[in-house]
Amino acid sequence: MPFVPALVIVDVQEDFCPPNGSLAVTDGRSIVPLLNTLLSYPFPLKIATKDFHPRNHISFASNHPPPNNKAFESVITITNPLNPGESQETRLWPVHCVKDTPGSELVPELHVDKVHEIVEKGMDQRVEMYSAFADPFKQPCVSRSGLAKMLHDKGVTDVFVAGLAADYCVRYTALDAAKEGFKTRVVEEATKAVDPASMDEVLREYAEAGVEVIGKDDASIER
Ligand code: VGL
Ligand code: ZN
Repeated sequence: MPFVPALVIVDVQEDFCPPNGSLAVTDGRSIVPLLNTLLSYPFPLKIATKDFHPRNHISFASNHPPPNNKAFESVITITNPLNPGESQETRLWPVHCVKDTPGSELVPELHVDKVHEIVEKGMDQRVEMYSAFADPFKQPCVSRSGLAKMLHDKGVTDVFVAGLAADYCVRYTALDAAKEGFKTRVVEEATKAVDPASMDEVLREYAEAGVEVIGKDDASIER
């Protein structure tokens, strides 16, 4: 059996990190040394993703009229722009990771020189896109990042996921990686959650999907 592992570091951007991020995840910056250790391993493909929104993005609470304009609290229904029969509930956020702003930059401590490809996502104003693969709509989906093709073209068999946030973009990226057929592992210590209390549910979803949760010492790919 071939073993071609890829490392996918999700959304380690200024806006998701203290002290100044507009959607700072508690202790988000603290995972960077461990991410740099992962980046020092000889993964044949190392990818960093960026949440990369237009200013009018549907996920920004301030782009909605009251009472649906409360960041972290408001939940709205988004209809698939390609299929009015399909819709999704989605949480609204402060303005974050607007493309080409300082908040959208990968944090400077991250060893980006070790990264082979940067994948941007969330550029389509009309849909939320937590997964680094595609938006959540299925019939059909609206926006794809090209990540699946990038992994398949390189012959990747196994995907290791880490980054921010554990309960949003890491979660949906890992679940989509498993759906794409990759043996998927999440390096839990190399993630932080927006709502740590939601992690029990995330772990249940991982178990159901066959996503393995591993410790940092099991992420060394030399074998
Ligand atoms: C994320 C909320 C909104 C994430 C992105 O990267 O986890 N969370 N946009
Ligand atoms: Zn976002």
